[in-house]
Amino acid sequence: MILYGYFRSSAAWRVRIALHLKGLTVENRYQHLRKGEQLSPGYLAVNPQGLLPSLILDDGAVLTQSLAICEYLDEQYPDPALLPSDPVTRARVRALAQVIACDIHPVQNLRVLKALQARGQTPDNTNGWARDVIGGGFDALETLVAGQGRPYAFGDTPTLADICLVPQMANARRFGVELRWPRLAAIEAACLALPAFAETHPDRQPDAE
Ligand SMILES: N[C@@H](CCC(=O)N[C@@H](CS)C(=O)NCC(=O)O)C(=O)O
Repeated sequence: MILYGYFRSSAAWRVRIALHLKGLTVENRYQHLRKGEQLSPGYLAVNPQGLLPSLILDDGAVLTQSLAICEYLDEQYPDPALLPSDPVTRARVRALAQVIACDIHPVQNLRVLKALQARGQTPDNTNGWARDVIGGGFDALETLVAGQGRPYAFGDTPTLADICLVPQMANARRFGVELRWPRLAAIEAACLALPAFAETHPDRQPDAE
């Protein structure tokens, strides 16, 4: 398989974690987001959204959207499971992942901030907005994970919730969010003690700057 990513892409990091947890290795190809390589004709032919990540399967099929990719990997390579077997807990794990992937991350995405800046907002304004959205989302997440289990967000194995949370914590730091959520911090620490999270960290990627 081929993974199109970028060291700092939190959506690509989700997929790197899932691949590592599953013991899968892939060929990595990098698109430099700050240089706009995701919008090159070559990459748009892979992913018409011009977003990372994309995963090319061995038969050439292209998968996009990090949560869809993670769920595909979970279905094809079920061990270890990224989603709990109990339907209620599974729905909660997906909800937590979607708070991040649907409600927090899109607001602080590079192209959204650039579009706002192109319409006259200063980087200070857009970064402040991103911080507010991340902070509000994390307030909700801290409550959503309360009492759900330990050491990971939903118990003793990492799930899709952790896979989304840890990269979003890194984004929060990058935007200068003051991290004030003890349970989220504890989950992050537990995750980063695992090779699947630590070795896939942006700073440890070959394209890291
Ligand atoms: N919902 C998408 C989000 C993908 C996404 O926004 N990727 C970012 C990097 S984390 C990107 O490629 N940004 C490029 C841009 O904004 O132009 C997913 O989960 O895969």
